[in-house]
Amino acid sequence: MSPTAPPLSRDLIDSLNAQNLAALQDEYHSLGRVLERRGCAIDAIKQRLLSFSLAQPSWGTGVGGTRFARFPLAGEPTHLNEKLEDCAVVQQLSRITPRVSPHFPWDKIGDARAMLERATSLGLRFDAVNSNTFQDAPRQALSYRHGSLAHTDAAVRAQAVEHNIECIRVGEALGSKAITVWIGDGTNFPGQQSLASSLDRYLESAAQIYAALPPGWSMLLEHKLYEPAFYSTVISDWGSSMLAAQQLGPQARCLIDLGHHAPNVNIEQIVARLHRFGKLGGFHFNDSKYGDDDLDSGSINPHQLFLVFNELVEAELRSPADFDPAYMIDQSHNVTDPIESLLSSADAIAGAYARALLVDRAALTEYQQGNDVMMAFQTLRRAYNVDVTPIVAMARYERGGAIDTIAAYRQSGWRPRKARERRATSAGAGIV
Ligand code: PSV
Ligand code: MN
Repeated sequence: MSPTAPPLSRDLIDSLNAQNLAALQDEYHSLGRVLERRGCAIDAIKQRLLSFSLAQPSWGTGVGGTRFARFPLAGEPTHLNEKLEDCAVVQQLSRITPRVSPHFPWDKIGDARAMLERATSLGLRFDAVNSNTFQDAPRQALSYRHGSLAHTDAAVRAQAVEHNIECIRVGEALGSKAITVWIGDGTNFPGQQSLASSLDRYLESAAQIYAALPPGWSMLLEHKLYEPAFYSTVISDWGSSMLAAQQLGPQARCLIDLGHHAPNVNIEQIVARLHRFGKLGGFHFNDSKYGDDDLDSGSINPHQLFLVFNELVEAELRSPADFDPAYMIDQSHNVTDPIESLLSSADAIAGAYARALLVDRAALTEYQQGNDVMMAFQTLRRAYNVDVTPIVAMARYERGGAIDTIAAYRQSGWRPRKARERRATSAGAGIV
């Protein structure tokens, strides 16, 4: 399949890069000298960034919403074809987001082979497929009002299992290698359900999905503390998730969505724990202030993002053989242009990774061993304090992306053009 022309003009990106290149080189070399004095080669860090990538959520290209409202954006995508176009824009500018994660039945695939060809022609591949049994789809026989994989009625559970298996089959046709399963099952009232039996029912259903996994596939279990269920959730935390993954088998691992924990939970420690037991499956990156806010990655707590990557770098050093987490963005863009939020978030995530790579690991271990608390902390702080913008931008530029992604996007006039071409979306209720 021959590639179609990239969505944005190459000449525009090149001419904007030409304006920014001298300043970037100056800043990159200046930072290189700073790092050299610390015994760290800037090119080696950049090299690591060159092999780092993230998946984009198909649903993140549209404007999200809250429980109260959704405010449509003129020119936002209306179906998967258009979502792929927008993802290709993000990828053309950032060069770090080459994969797209579809969500069913939100995404209507139709002919999977044609959709795969379309993605390939745009320079994209498909990442994990996501099932949806937290909503009722139009014309669905049985309702998920009282649950799906953990429902009391075996017929509803069977329908939910069948949907997940169908997602796997479509995923195979799209070249995916994983299914992410997040369920909204849980309760709003004490006594509403047996906490023990609902987990048993979930495990039995999940085992049927697991049995349908093709070889080489992963089943990623996503836990979430609350919402839409507010008293109890069946897979509420990393402990439940890991126990379920252990019971299911080696192809099942845990996915950490950064927003799915109680406030102030030490997520970086969860990363270390899951990796220790071979169950670190992947991430949904986003940020939050209060709950599952789905805000842009690194916009509220960039330090936490750095600490998560610090554990990831440690984990990879400890056992590189079984280190293969799936990285993805999962955000709801309510008041920004989703393309700009995806660009900004990809940058924040790459920056957190770059900072974690700057940590002097040998010194850190020595300080930890000697219980030199202040110097161990300062070793992390020293890396965190570095403005890594030039490394991230240089890696992006060398991969063919834009030095200033958001400026290039704005100058391209993409959204106003799409506002003329694409049909309007409705306000409707937001997705949560
Ligand atoms: C649930 O809140 C979640 O994080 C899951 O990943 C869903 O699939 C996604 O959001 C989409 O809304
Ligand atoms: Mn998620």
